[in-house]
Amino acid sequence: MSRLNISANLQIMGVINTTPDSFSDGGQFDSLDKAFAQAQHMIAAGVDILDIGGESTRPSAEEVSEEEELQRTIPLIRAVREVSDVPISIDSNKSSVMRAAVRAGASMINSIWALRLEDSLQVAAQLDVPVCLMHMQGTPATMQDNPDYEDVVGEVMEFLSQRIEAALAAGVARHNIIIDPGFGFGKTLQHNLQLLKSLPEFRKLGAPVLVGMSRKGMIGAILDKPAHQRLYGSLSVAVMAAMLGADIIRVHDVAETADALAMVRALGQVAS
Ligand code: 7PJ
Repeated sequence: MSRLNISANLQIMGVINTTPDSFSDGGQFDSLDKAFAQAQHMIAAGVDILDIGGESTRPSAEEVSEEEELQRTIPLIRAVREVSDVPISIDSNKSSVMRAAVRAGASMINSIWALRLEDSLQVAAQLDVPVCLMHMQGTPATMQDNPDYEDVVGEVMEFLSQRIEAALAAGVARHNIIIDPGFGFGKTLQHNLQLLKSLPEFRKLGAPVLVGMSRKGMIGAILDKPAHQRLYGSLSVAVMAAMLGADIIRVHDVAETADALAMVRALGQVAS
């Protein structure tokens, strides 16, 4: 038997940035155009899921109003739906945005709060689409101030297992639950590396595992490089995650990751 545990259904989730570009004054249409072009580029590169969000979750990012979030995401979801039936995930923590997005054609919810806000557990159950429950210690505003665990792997596993139970109790179907250790969300470099190394443990929770490490600070900290020079580091951790059993890899650079993961998939298909 092989010691590797490569997912038979390894998928790439492409991150679409809908945040207005502070260097251009083209306003809403300009950023919609750019995000749509980004989406088309990812579709051409073979993306499996597009992750569309209208709220920045970077540390110390400003809050975005419901209206603004709807304006950034819904027209884009509709525009993508007109040209492609690629699955679209809505990255939001507002239940109104989740509802509107699914009505517009999204078929997955990405919740960095693991459905802990508003009535999002109930709304996710009603919408009956796959939902990603992500671990975060603290809040986006303060989570990187002083991440603290006695046993990061055990605590993140325990949190995710409790959120799975809460989702099931609210009526979310088990087959719709996806889990994510939340790289960079209230974690030091060491915490992130421990979680990556322990990824096979997370499969024991019985749900597909999603990971997002693309261009993140953990790569920057090791390479001492800014976000735009983290492609090779990002590809390396994408390959590691895939070989450690991740099912969905969330990335910015879809074409490059598709090549890297094609190599992993080929290895996964060799009879052992
Ligand atoms: C993640 C996310 C992640 C999930 C972001 C960034 C920060 N959603 N949204 N997992 N990260 N599920 O992309 O750098 O790791 S925003």
